[in-house]
Amino acid sequence: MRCIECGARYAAGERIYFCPRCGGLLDVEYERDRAEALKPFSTSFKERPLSVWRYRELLPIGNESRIISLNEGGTGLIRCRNLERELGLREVYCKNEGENPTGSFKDRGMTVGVTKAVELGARTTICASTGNTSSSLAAYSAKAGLECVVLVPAGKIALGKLSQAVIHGAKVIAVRGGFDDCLRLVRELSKDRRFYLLNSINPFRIEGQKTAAFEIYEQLGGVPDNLFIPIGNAGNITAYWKGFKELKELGLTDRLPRFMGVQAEGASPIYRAFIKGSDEVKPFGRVETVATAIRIGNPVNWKRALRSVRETGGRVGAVSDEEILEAQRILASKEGIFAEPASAASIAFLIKAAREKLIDRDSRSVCVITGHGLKDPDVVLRRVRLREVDADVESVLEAIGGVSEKAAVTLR
Ligand code: AN7
Repeated sequence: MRCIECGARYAAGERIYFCPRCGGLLDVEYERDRAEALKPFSTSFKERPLSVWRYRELLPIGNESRIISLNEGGTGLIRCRNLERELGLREVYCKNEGENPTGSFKDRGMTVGVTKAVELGARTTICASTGNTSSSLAAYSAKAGLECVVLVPAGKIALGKLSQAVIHGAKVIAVRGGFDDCLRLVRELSKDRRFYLLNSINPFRIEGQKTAAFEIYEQLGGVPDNLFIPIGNAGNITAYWKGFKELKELGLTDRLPRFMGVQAEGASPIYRAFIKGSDEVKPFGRVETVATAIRIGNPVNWKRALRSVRETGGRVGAVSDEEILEAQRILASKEGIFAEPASAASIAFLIKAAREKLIDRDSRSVCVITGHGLKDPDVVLRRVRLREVDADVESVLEAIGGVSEKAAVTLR
């Protein structure tokens, strides 16, 4: 592991989350055999299905380790022709991470992170979470037979996520405060070696999550021109950046996608720094957004997020709650993909980028749909009122209020 600030190096077997010398975040580095590292990319999908562990030669886990897996990764890359038509873009895809076992991209990081926890002999895992991290960590800890503690902001976590953490048997602690308070607390608690910390500070999480970039490369037969991705704590954008850079180092591509990171307006400290051209991200003290997953004011991985965007000629955008909910509705009703609000932010930014001509209409875009819409059903149902009718055909037909003739013909 190498410190991103001072460059100091540490063995992957050391149980540290930050550079003991300067407190910087750590990156996993490999001294690897190129032929070995290229193996996954020349292996048939029949032999090794598309999944996180397809790329095991590129992951920092020993051959003898007990792998804690729920069959994560291998998610669809779905062409969105209706969106393309609507927005006047040539090629748009969604990387549908909602297909993962607990319904979000976090599972990619947790299969590697919890495997590492077991390798290191940890007994209890811990994380702070806006929801999905807690669902995922709870499930993988259950599978591994580890105790799990999660700290969540009281009253600010979506129903589906909370129910997952509870049923998988985690100790769920609702903290009077926001995600940033929860993260501060678990950082403090993890100085006690009884707790193994699995927020995206943990470099092994990032390693698991980078495999999504490998999958996109294999599914597209190359890298996309633009990558639209929501930013919360900025771990995932960091992971994609590392994944695409590794593809370049391996000689599989000579370019990277433009990174188009997006935050919710009410929690957009990285966006602020980006538009000011500043190298410092000033935390937001108060945050609010309907996209509770990315309701984060002090993103720990901000430095690498800004670098990924600047070095790839990309941008950071911010979208309003209204734009997020509209994008969620469009994606669900035009493409059949139900994304949670944080994930719909990438579609909201795509729509904005198309309208404002921030991307070329002939370019190829991938939007990362980070989590499934069923995680947060309230956000949809709050806005509708179901009409009840009597149980007879006339009442039902009246309530339907007419269908198009064309549809009626095909129904017959
Ligand atoms: C659906 O669960 O931070 O920028 O504690 O759940 O890597 O933080 C969730 C983040 C995007 C942002 N989309 O990813 C947590 C948590 C969804 C998410 C993000 C999250 P990062």
